[in-house]
Amino acid sequence: MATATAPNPYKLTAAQQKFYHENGYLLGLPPIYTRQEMAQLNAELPNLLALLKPDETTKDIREWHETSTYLYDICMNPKILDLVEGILGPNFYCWASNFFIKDPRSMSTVGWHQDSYYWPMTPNNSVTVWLAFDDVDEVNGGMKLIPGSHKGGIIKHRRSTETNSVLTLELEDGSDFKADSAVQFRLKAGECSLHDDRAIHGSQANPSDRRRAGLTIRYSGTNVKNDMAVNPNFKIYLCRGVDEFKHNPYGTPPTQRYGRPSFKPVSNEEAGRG
Ligand SMILES: O=C(O)CCC(=O)C(=O)O
Repeated sequence: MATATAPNPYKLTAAQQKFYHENGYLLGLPPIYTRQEMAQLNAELPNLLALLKPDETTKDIREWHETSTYLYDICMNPKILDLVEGILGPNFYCWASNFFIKDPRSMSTVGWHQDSYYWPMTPNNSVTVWLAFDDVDEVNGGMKLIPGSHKGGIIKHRRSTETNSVLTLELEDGSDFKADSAVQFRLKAGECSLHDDRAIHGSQANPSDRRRAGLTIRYSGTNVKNDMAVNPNFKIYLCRGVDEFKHNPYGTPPTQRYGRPSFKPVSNEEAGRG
């Protein structure tokens, strides 16, 4: 007699896919890491932080999945890849990872923006996984997103007037959206959200005494091509399927647990990165 196998909870249902395509985000997903696994990942984090140069901040831990198996293994976690496959389909790659860490009582904010405004990539077919390293909510500056805003086209961004903003560009409330329609993201450590590269999102300061750390991981369909003249360090790691397009250069998987890329980091605008 055939034994029934339990359904894979990371394989998105048709209802979840529909919600994502209508709203530009997805929450309520099963945890990627247990609390114990998350505690282990958090315990290892200081080894990465120790590689930062004196004039750098945690924001500069960008693309270190190329040189740290600690991060590469997270980016290639099959549970995360199953979720992403439910959005992008069978053929996709990973190309970016970076931390957004707000320490307790940090005034750091992330102005309203659309990721794709920063990225020299066409067409728009990218998903961000925001993996919570801490419990994250409205009290410690969790992310907010305007549902359906991914359908409104790319809105012109202005230079940020907010001195504590992590990003250099932002959207003005009222330009083409209402900030009060935003959904507050709440995640437990080890859980993740998904969002579309055109969805308007941002986050406020963290006045609480709890840290708010998340790792963003960016995935794109193999049809997406990066403009190497704008972001010359761009490298892809095929996660699933086949690369029928061969638009982009490949990176080599790392071999050491903690390491930083040797290329000289360029500014957000130079790299076309948010
Ligand atoms: O962590 C945040 O507050 C913002 C993250 C973000 O802008 C992104 O994931 O694109």
